[in-house]
Amino acid sequence: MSRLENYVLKAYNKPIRECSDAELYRVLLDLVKDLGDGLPKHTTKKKLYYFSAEFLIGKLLSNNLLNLGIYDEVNNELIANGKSLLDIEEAENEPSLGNGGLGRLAACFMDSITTLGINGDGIGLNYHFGLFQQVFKHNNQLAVPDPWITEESWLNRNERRYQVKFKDYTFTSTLYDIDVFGYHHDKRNRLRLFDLESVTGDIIEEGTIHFDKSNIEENLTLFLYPDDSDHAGNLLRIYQQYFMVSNGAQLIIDEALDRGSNLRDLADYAVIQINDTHPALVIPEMVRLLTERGLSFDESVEIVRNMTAFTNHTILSEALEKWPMSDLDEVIPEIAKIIRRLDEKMKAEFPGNHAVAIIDGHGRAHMAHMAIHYGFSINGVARLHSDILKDTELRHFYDIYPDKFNNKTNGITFRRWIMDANPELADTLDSLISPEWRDTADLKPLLEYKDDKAVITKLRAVKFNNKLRLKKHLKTSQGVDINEHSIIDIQIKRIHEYKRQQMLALYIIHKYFDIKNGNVPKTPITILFGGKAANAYTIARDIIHMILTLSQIIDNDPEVSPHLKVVFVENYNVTHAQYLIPAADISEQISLASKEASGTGNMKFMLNGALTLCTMDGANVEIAERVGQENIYTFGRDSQDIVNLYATNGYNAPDYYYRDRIKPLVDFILSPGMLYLGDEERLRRLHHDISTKDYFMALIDLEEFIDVKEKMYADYEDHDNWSRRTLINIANAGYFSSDRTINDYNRDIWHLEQEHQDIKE
Ligand code: GPW
Repeated sequence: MSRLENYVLKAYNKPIRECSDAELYRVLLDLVKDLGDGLPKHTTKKKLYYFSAEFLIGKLLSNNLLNLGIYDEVNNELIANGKSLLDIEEAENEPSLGNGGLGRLAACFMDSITTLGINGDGIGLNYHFGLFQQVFKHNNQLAVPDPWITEESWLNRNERRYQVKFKDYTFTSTLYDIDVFGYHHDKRNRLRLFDLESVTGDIIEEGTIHFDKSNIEENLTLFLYPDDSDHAGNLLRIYQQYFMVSNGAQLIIDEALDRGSNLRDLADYAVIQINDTHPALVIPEMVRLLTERGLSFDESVEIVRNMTAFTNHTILSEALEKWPMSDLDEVIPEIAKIIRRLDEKMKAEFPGNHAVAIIDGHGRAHMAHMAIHYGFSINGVARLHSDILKDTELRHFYDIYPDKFNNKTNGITFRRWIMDANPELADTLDSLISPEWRDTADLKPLLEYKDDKAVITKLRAVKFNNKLRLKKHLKTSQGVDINEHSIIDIQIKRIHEYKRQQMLALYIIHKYFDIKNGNVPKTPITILFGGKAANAYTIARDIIHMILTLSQIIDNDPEVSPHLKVVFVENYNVTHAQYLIPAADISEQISLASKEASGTGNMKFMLNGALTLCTMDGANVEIAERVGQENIYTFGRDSQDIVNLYATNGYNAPDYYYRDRIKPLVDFILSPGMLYLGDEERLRRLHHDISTKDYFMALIDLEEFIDVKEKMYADYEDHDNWSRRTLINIANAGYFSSDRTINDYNRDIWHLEQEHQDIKE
């Protein structure tokens, strides 16, 4: 009898074929957890702690089976019994423990850390409702709670409990662990998610995400902050952050003591990577804990400095956390005191250097500044971004600490983003270049086939099958019909003005006019958007509204709808991404140059054989460098231009708005059709914003964008050459494996024992 049959029999006393999908899901959950428990423990002295407010892990069942090396075995057995793993995974909720790129990066990193055989856990919070669920009503985004935790889940309750002291409360935490498995690797790591028992969800107003913000006891781990790169700080966020880091720091000390540390040598036992500044309070907290255990202040500070490294993910000033000292005094006065001492210590060392102060002239504590002074490493997430940090945003820090600065270009895990998301492409690669790429991420051997007609044809067939799969998925999940023979053109990411979804919408208006004028595209075009807007970010919600309304106008127009369809995928998440990305022909990476620190969706699309349409921003620069100008479409002002324009206040939106090719497109937002179907207040506000302010300069690159899109659609008609270029993109994607990124972190920053290292490049 097989392992699975055995489990099924024990649990339900019946054969596999008589079980429901939900029953099989529960059995597989148990089976995987038991396999995990049987794995040997890490035995290294030093351990990594990856602190992150977000881990956007996606559904875990098929990924865990894949990493444990039993995917095929289980899948075949299920098929033989008339069941499907895909159907069974429907029973699993996607944990919504992240906003966007930063959270998904943390999930890819945990996969790679474990795959490389590095001893490392993730430290975070177990938000009960995660990020909100996005629902569209009357072409508007509504935010409703997303209760993702079910009775049986991947969460394992841990007996550890810690006290966390605030000014007005002392809480006892609880801890939940989620196992992280590496690919064909025999040791597991864990996500350690701290929680509070008094948080029950009873205080949210039915069906809304509103709750009494002052009731900390009941809301501390209720929701993930819904803002991404755009947040208004407030007390609850400080409560959450401190709760996370205090628990994490106590865990580090306990585990190090268990392994024989005397605390003076703590930096030999632990290294902390903080994922942006959300966990930066771990620095004063660790100092507090060490002094409480008898070490001197100065000694404690040096220990913490030697064990803490910081990753920056943005130059957007509104996203750089600065906490008013008065707020810190109100919530965590002990920590506020330590921050003042850290500030004095640093000011004594750099007298008069106001640019590098922790506490500024307005009494606000700059978390990034604290993390740079009191950490040993600061890295950006793509080469261009790291250069901008050194040259402009953080140049005063680079002047005093040149050796702390380094770059770690982001990456994505190939387990989820090709093996799991695009099995047909993965199998095709196996047969062409041998399955070795699954371990090495080396796809370069594929280049040998770039002029092989049969291979090119095969790649196109795989793409078509993925379009069919997407069509089916959108039909069942959204009730939307797309044409599988159309060009699939996708922009999926959080909605933000700097990412310029509004610019793509203006292009769509151009195309709509063009089709009305009789210029019908040879191949129909489907443009898909996906992404949530922070609910308090009005203009972002206006942009969603505009696109939904525009898509309705196009659907209603029989002259245009056979040739152009616009879909805004509701509640975009990791699950949807796994269907969308493999089906894409065109990857939209059109941020205003200098503003997107890296991007990681760009890498996922490339790996899955889409051609990139991009500005020279973030990691797009490194993609372009690898595939060559003939195999990518770039446009727009470069980052130096944009940085200069901001520095000199040199951009004036009306200069562009009044151009002949632009004004009619922007004005369509206020056309009778749009006003009839849409919300006048939202549309007027958006029109006014774009035509007068346009802070993120959608109009500056619009004409070039239109031209390059037209060229791209025209080029698509040469099917063989297009597919040949998708092959070249896939073949060069190896560098963007997060195994390479983590290998770099470990080599340059963490210096941990690593059991596995066959990364190429
Ligand atoms: F503002 N990123 C994100 F820098 O997804 F903290 N959320 C965030 O809150 C921030 C950054 C923060 C993203 C970047 O925008 C993206 O360019 C990058 O690829 C990603 O983080 C991972 O590094």
